[in-house]
Amino acid sequence: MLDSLKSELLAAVAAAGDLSALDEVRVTALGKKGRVTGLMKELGGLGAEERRARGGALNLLKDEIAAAIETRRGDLQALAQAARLEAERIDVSLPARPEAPGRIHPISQTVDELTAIFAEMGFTVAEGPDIEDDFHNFTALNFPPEHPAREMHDTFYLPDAADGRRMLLRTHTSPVQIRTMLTAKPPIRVIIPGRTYRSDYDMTHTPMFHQVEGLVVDESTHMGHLKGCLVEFCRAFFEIDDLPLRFRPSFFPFTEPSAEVDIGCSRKGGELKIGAYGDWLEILGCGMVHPNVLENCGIDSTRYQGFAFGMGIERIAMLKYGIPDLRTFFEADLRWLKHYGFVPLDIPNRAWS
Ligand code: 2U9
Repeated sequence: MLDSLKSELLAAVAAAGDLSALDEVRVTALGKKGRVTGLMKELGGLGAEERRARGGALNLLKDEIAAAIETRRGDLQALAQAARLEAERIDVSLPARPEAPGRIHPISQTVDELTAIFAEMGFTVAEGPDIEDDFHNFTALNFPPEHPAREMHDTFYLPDAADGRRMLLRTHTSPVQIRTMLTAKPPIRVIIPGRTYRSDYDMTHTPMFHQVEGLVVDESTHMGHLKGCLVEFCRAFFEIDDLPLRFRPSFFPFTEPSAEVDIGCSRKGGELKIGAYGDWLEILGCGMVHPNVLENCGIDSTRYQGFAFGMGIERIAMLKYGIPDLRTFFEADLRWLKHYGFVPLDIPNRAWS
């Protein structure tokens, strides 16, 4: 009799199609007024011997049914989860709809493009904090204590850190190279695109702007590598194979020797055009990393040499995409973004072949 009850209840458990049906089976079998519970209540009317035998069998039955219910509950939960996942499935690989109003900001597009070019040359991308201390932003970079760039009216200073460090918004991405050199061992090949801050606002300056800087450190790195790297980059970025470059001597505290780089252009008819037209346009700064800077980062300057470069991202974006006014980059004007922005998932140009 118990055997047929057991098969009946196990069949009901197996037939329960969802969690509430399963709970009904549980109540019918094991609830206060359930069938197994009912049989247990009848035990009191039996003799001692019979009660022990039947009680044991009923306990066994109860445990088996309870276990079957738990197993079925697990199965039903897994099925419900799978059904929900299937119902809520989204295909994240679907292409964005080009008719949608969202656009990639020219700064993001330009960062994607230049990253792709430097990545092909073996550079990786490094990042660091916007809030820096005086050591990483100035001292380690060989800025003398009284250098004008440290002045209150050029740099956004923040309250001192608890340990007394002078805090500021980084004025260039160079502190990230310092952090890289302090932690990584040469050979080093990184670019650092990122936000930078200077207290300046006019036609050609905004208090927040973007830079990309690069750093290469190895045992035999020399100025020829610097030149080759920047020539390749500029030609790939502007997509002009014969773009001329001119290196003019300059000065930065963190590089020696230092140079500013001009690219060929034309200003005929008041219109600026990039290319081999005989005129020159300044585009970036560069140099061999100053031995003091290497030593400040624990790198033996008698064994290692490095080159570094830096350029303004807004500036190269304006030149490449003919954007006339720097300040419009940060006005969040949707009509401007629709005009100068890029459609999502457009492949960043890859001018290398
Ligand atoms: C370390 C060592 C050397 C980065 C360099 C320049 C020259 C440069 C300007 C271009 C326009 C800044 O965006 S801008 O205003 N940058 O001319 N930057 S060399 O040199 C470094 C950096 C880090 C450790």
